[in-house]
Amino acid sequence: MTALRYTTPSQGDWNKALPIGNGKLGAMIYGEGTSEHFQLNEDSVWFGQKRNRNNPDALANLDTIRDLIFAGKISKAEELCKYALTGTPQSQHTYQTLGDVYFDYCGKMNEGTDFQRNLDLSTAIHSTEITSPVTGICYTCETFASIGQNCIVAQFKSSTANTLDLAASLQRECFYETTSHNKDTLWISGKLGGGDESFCCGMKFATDGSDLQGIGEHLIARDASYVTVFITAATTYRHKNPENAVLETLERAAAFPYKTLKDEHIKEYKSYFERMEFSLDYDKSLDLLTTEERLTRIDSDHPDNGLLMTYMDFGRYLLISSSRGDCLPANLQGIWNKDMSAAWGSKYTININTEMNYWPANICNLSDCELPLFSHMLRMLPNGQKTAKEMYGCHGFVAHHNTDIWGDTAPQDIYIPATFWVMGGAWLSTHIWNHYLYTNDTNFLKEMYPVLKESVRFFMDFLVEREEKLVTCPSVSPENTYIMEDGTRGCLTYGSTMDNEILHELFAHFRKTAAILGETDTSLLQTASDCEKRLPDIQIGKYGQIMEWQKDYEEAEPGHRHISHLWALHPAHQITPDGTPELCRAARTTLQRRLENGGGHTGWSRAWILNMYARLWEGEACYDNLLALLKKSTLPNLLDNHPPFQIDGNFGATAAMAEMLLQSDEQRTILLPALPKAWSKGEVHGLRGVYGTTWDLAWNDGFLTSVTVSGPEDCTIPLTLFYGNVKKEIVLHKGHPYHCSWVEI
Ligand code: FUC
Repeated sequence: MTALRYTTPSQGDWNKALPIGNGKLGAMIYGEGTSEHFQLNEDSVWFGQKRNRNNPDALANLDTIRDLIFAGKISKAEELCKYALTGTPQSQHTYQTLGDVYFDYCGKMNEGTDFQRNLDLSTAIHSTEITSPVTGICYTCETFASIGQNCIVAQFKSSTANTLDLAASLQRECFYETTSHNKDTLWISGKLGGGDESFCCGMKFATDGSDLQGIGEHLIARDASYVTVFITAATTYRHKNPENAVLETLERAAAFPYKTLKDEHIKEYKSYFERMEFSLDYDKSLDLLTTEERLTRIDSDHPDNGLLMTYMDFGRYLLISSSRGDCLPANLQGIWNKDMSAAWGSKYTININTEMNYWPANICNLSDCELPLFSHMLRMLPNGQKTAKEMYGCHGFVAHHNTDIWGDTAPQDIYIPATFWVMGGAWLSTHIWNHYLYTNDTNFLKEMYPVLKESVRFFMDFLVEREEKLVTCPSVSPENTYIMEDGTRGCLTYGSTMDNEILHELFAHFRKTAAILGETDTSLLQTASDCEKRLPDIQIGKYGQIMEWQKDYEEAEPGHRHISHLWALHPAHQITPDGTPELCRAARTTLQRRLENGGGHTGWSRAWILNMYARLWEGEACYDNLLALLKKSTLPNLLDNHPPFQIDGNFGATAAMAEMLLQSDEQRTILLPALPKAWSKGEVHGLRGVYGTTWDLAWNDGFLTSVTVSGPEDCTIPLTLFYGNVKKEIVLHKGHPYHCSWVEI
């Protein structure tokens, strides 16, 4: 069922409210029945303003820090890093909730029966319905986030003419300065932090009722059959005068009939959502249960493929709703943060979380939803060039483990396991080549080339020689701690395995991109190629595991949520079952050790494990971890629970479910690589593979029954397919899809 369905109100519990969004505007709809509450977000509502936080004392202390690390004086190095390498000020600014709209029926609706609320994922429309036991009148509310009008649009209706009274107020705790209204529009405005940044949020009523009024902080409509509510917001991030922008947007939207706006919204949303479809055989009688009942019920003895299908649709829905058009990238809470001071500032954590948000984009045929991330990388570029120069005396572009709306690149917090890590920009940069691989878009590659090139240039300067290899220093393996032979603990290190894996990928991407774009700087190409050859390789340690650091230290937390050293397995394709079986065994051991020691305890960590098992082609382990994610780390509204809510787990798991069905890299495409027994019959349409290919697969009794692949109109593509042990070479001729049944394969 492509919907989330509930028969009880959320009763003020955010974890039961349901999200809608158009990329810029987001709302959690509480679905309260006898009243209503929307909790609002706008993507540019951040506290504060752009700053230069590069520590001016970094460069003077860098050599000393490196000497201390190489001499094994880790605690001394860590102490000096605390002073010399942290950002000044220490932390980035934070994302904030926009506010709340509270609705009530002015005493006409105090109790109700036959309550229902639904989020239809096929149309991105939320609806509630409730009947008054006293009057028998049915009240409904339909809500959606229109991208065309940049408004949240809600239509409240009653089944009997002239019986709807509706009052609404806009609030933002104590964080706004003015409330204004006229007859049909109410707006609040205020500062965002101590600088000049400010916001405005407004709503407008359109109704067939009488007596529409603004009174104090409320808009009130009486004796109506319907009230259509338009809500929007703007900040100085995009608008000189947010108040004008809000009032103009509301005016423009309210000029259209509700039905026109709704039809436009559905058409626009479907142009994303309908690109892919996934279905499995399941017990249809379960559709009578609510989503929450199904979530409580599902386990290995109570399978529910219907819920898994909804969960995957929901992941695609969330990406479309939080990252489309010219919005900012989806942050830790996507675009659904309820706090003024949110967990981790609801920022962009780029040592896993932001990257995970975008894992489903390419494979789920939503590559364009990744574009806000690339626009953000272009914003980060000049800041990262400054950070590279001022803090490390290097050319190029660097970013640490967090960024903010202004593309800040300096170190974040004083948290040694995470802060002193220069790889955030490099990891993000690897998304460039991957996006190109899936889209064949050379213009995109050209536009993003400066980020890739500058990222490589940074490491050409920053890497230092150690035992004939080139290593990062200082660095960490996010966010783990090691134990040295004498029992002392450390985080700071050189050449952590993850860094080397990212750099192998980055340099290779640069080499391939430079060749395509005809880079003429031969000395740059030569130096990059020399660096690439001197990066350390992956090593296997005493437990048969992939070593996380250059030395085979004990891990302080063997069940740590980060599994950074398996980056080569996923998201990269450096470790593969057919290409590197020995490393694959070690990767499996590493995962087992993490899980045996309590790993996977945050939603995103479990989702990464799921992706890694998909790459190991272990369908049953994928299925078990997917159930564990739903049982242990999923809220009643199907949002991922770190805890608290963090959206990366939804996106990571969506990507993993797709990768259980199809995996492709530059060498080959694998069909149904990790199909669990529980998914023995199903179909998927519209999955994306590399070189812009689109795949339809069907299977029955656990065996592939048909495959259809089409490529872009303008090129001929040779492909190597694998299904189990069977290998097949095919060529996609311009615009002609390839189709075959399993017998032919
Ligand atoms: C990293 C993770 C945490 C959390 C935070 C936002 O620091 O280690 O678990 O996801 O980012």
